[in-house]
Amino acid sequence: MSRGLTVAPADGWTDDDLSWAPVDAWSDIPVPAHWVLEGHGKPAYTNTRFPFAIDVPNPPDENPIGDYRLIFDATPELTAGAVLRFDGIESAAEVHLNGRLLGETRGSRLTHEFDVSGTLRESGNVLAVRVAQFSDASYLEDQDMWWMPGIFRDVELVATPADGIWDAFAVTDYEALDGTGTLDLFVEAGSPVQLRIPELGIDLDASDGGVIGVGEVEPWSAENPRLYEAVLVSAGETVTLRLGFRRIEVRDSVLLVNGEPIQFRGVNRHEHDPEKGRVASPERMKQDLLLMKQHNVNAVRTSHYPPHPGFLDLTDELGLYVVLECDLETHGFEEIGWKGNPSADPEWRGAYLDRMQRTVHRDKNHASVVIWSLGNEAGTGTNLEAMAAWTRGFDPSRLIHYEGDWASTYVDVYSRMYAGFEEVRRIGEEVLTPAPFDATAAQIHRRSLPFMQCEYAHAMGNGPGGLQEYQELFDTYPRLAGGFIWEWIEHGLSLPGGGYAYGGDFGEDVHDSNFVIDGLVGPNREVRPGLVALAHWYTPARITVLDDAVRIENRYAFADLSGLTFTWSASPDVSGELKVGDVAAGEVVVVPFPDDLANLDLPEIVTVTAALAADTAWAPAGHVVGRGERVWLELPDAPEETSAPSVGSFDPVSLKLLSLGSLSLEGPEVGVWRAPTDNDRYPGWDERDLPPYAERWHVAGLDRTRTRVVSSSLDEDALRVSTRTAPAGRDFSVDGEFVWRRVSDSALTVDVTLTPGGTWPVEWARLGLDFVIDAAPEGLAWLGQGPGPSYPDLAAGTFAGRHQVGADELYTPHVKPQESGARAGVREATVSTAAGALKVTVLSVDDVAVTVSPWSRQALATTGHHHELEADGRTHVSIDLFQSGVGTATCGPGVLPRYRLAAKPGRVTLLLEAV
Ligand code: IPT
Repeated sequence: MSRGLTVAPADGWTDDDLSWAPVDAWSDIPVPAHWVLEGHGKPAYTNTRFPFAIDVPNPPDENPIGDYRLIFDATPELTAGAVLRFDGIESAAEVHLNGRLLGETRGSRLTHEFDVSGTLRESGNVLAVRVAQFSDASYLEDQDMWWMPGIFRDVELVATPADGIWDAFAVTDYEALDGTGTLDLFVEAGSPVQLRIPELGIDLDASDGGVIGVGEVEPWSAENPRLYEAVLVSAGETVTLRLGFRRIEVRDSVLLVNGEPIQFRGVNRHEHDPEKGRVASPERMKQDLLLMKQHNVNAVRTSHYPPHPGFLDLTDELGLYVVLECDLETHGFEEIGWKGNPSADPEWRGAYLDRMQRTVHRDKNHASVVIWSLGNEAGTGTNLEAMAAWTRGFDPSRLIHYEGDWASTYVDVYSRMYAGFEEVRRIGEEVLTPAPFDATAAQIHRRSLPFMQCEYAHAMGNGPGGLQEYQELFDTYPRLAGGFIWEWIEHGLSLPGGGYAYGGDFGEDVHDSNFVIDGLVGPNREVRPGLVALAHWYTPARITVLDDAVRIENRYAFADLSGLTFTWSASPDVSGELKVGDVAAGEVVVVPFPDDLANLDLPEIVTVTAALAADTAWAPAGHVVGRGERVWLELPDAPEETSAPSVGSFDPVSLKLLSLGSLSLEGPEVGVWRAPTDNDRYPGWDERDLPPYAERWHVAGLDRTRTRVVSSSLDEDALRVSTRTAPAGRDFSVDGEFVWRRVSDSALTVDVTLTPGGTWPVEWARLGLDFVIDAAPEGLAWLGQGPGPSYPDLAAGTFAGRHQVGADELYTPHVKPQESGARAGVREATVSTAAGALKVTVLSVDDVAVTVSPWSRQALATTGHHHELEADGRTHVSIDLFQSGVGTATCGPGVLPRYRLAAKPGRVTLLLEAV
């Protein structure tokens, strides 16, 4: 469907003659790069919409064109025969070498090769590449990311000697029953080819390819990525392959690797760098994969295009299962009811097949690639079926994935995105009983397939909640092969003055704002709380501390637990090793407390960790992969001697506390609102008929409550204040009873009872007591869950203990400001500020969540970017009796009912001290 790029004037730019354009008319640009990040034009972000009219196959007239010219010399080895290879050009190009049109490119994230034999000369080659930002192919490349044109991947000349090796496809297999491997080799070469696999003692003539039994091998898996080096030697060329022997298959609706059921503990990864866009560097790729492995991730979907080729060398080596996706998405057609979708138009079949074939050919020799994915969100149509059919014929050793095929007629896994908990449960359960009598053949077929969520738990902003519930489903039903979190990296672009940009920041008239900021790691790979929680649910060793024993579940598919050491520790300050013995993959052991631990009088907190016993390629010995704990915290003693406080410390009208010792502050104000998170701003997929919580809170007035003093009394033992907190124009409230007692000049206790009055039309975000201290925050030290933040459905991965953070770690620097940073399970906390510290001790049975911030909630709710937040020099402290969960409503279910906070009473007794 190539309609050419003849959109720019014929100005002679392709000529061999260097005089046609004055040298100073050109400026230098690095390659690889996106020109919009190099000072020419601007990036633009849309999620699903095309940024131009749907007028197939025409690109818009306002189509930025980038002309590249390079003058270079070549070695005789290359002039004897070579291809010119481009690893990625967005979105289309005309390539000329020495005045000859070599051809055009389509497929931004696919490799293009041009035979330059006979055209390439030893000196003074002029390579001229005209790149168009948009082309007919843009209709196939509507992925949710920045539109960023340019030659953004490597360009290389590759010698192609006549007696060299032109193609090789090594299909490996592993038979778990007898531990042997097989290699099915296809070679195309200009001379005889010898195959050598030194480690397996193989050295044979492989000119005709064929199936070679390699005897006993160690299989490849994400847990143990064993690779064998194989060399193919022809007269003119040596090619090195790294073979991983493994089998991926489906049996009775269960996904198996090397005969064992596996679970994808996966993430979706776009390529992104805040400075360079989709220009991948070895450092970033390695950083991403190390972070994934360190957080127990075992699989990655290359959403939604083949990654930089070097990425797959690393996944082979480090051990990650890869769902390798073709560069294809036509999502913008959804806006017009999929009318004219290229997926169903035979005229586009060639383009679809071409994309898939180039995807498969480039990456077919990587052991880590276990599934080919046809693309993302491209509707349905026979062109997708044709891609599947070709792929199945060419490479039956891998499975085929495409989420859009809900009927699963041409794929090998039933895949969905963001399916809610109940639906996932039904999908897991349905294959446990025989198919209904009236099931169609297609339904029967789909029942034979495993299920995976190619996207689930949308990691946008403060979230995602619900990881535990999904994981429990995956762990319960054998058909459920896990899933892939959306997504790994937030695609913020660095702004010159600091901070990150998202959609709309470049003046785009059509954009999707911060929907491009939805990752488990920030643009510079800052670990977000969602990743800490995910590491807990993806752990290979699930640890539960019981009353007098430790339960450990081995969640590896293959490995026993000998690669991990288990350590117990109890506060205060005792620890020891926990011997767990032999525990095979999938088994559970219950190990009694060792004597040292069992004999402790009153351990407050018992923690057991699983850590790497030895260095690995991705983390050093001692790296913690799993943790369990049990908390037996005693209540602190309440002060014995108390008296009535001095009214001088309270505001005469509001009866709020104004000072404590030398600390000047104001509070408490009863609060039920939070600065809406991204998830609060969208209705969950399970309740799309309701407005999102942020809106319902605003309509009810949670964000603008005021407090009236109903009554007060002072007698010799206490100051008693009754309050009513309510929004303007509404008749529901939170009624407060505060009983203040003096402990010392700088310490008070307060008994607080909060009761909802009237009928609240919406759940609360929290129920808390807000204080503002008149000095900037400097840090927080506490006894409770930490060190990271936690919310009721996003609490895993934090652990009980004494924690401390500095001013910068109080909050999560979400690119778009929102509520963050609550520390839950708190029994005691010291908030330090420039003017002294406030210590809060919980004297009643329940714990509280403490949020400390340099910004008010109003500021967080109304500021567009983190770097635009202006601190007001005060410390905003919330002590919450209850909090709502966060959910994953931006894509997927909202907060589960059990984590919502329907209006309810709460009580707490606090000791407040200026220290
Ligand atoms: C889903 C897309 O597949 C993914 O690319 C991303 O855009 C995600 O949404 C949102 O961040 S598709 C959508 C209809 C759920």
